[in-house]
Amino acid sequence: MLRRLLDFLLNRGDEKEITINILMVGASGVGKTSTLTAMYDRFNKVIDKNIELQLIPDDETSTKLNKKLAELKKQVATQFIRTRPTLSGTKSFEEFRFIIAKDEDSHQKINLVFKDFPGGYLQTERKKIKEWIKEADVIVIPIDTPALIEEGSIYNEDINGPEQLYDIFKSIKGSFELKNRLILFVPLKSEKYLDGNLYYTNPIRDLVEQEYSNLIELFQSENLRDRIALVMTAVQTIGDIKFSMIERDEHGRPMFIYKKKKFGAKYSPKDTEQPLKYILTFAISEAFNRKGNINRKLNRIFKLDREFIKALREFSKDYKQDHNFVILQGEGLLKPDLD
Ligand SMILES: Nc1nc2c(ncn2[C@@H]2O[C@H](COP(=O)(O)OP(=O)(O)OP(=O)(O)O)[C@@H](O)[C@H]2O)c(=O)[nH]1
Ligand SMILES: [Mg+2]
Repeated sequence: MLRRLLDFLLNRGDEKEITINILMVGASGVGKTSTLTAMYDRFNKVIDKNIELQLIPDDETSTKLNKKLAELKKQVATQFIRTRPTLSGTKSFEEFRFIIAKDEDSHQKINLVFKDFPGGYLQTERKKIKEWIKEADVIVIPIDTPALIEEGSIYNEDINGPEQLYDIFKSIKGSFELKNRLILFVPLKSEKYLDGNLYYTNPIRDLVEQEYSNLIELFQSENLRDRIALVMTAVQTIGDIKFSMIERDEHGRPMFIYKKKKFGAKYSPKDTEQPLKYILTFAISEAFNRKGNINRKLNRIFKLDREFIKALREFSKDYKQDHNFVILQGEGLLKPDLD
């Protein structure tokens, strides 16, 4: 009898599906789609074999992302010097859906919806972007690192647009008080700066804090700081293709030149599972938060959610933290109290 009653309460709690929205935000060409694709490539490698959970894309998502992955690999293999993007730019708003669950038919699951849009929308579709940001639980901000670092950061506003992002976020500041969020700065194209000793001495973190200071101060403001986990993860979504130099075109505009590290270099992303681990840690801990304490206690009695708790423990103890992987704020949102 008691068991039936508890079962009933539990199932009622599960009726409301938990969905975590992840939005890629950044100007055209900074690397939103590459980051998403490179994370997808690691999806099956991040969950340890002793945890009975999978990340399962829906059919449309796996077809679309596999196509992008193939494009990325082919382009990397065939080019030697690159001044133009290897992926074709995103044409319209796209959604990629996954579940975290034991298998497709599981009763307990967390929905993950990744959203990507053409960077040009930052100029033409501000209203929509603001709505997507309000809806998002996780916001991924890819950063073009050579533009951040080279020639005293003079190209940074043009290419990465930190002040443009600040204007957008500031105008919807109030919406950030309403729920917990994870915001991830993801410096990309940083192969050159993560090589050898430079890994420990590069200025990526300092320049992110300097160039994005308005945005960071907004997130640190009194009303928002308890609601926002802010993390920087410098990853290489391509690997083996290094920024080389800036040349000018006939109009004097900068062209960022990339070269392969060696002949025959291939697509070899590095650390792209790290932002994913942070996203999953946050997603699972939010799922527990939203279910509330009563349900949490019941879950413990029946050992439900055990695999989710195991996964959460695993992720939050082994995500990278060093010179290029930094929790800038809100560690508590990523290390929830499970006892
Ligand atoms: N070397 C190197 N190149 C990268 C990296 N990440 C992205 N790129 C390159 O940057 C180019 C642009 O990346 P996209 O992911 O298409 O950029 P986007 O932000 O989605 O651009 P839009 O769809 O136009 O808004 C890609 O063609 C990649 O070749 C990286 O970590 N290293
Ligand atoms: Mg894109």
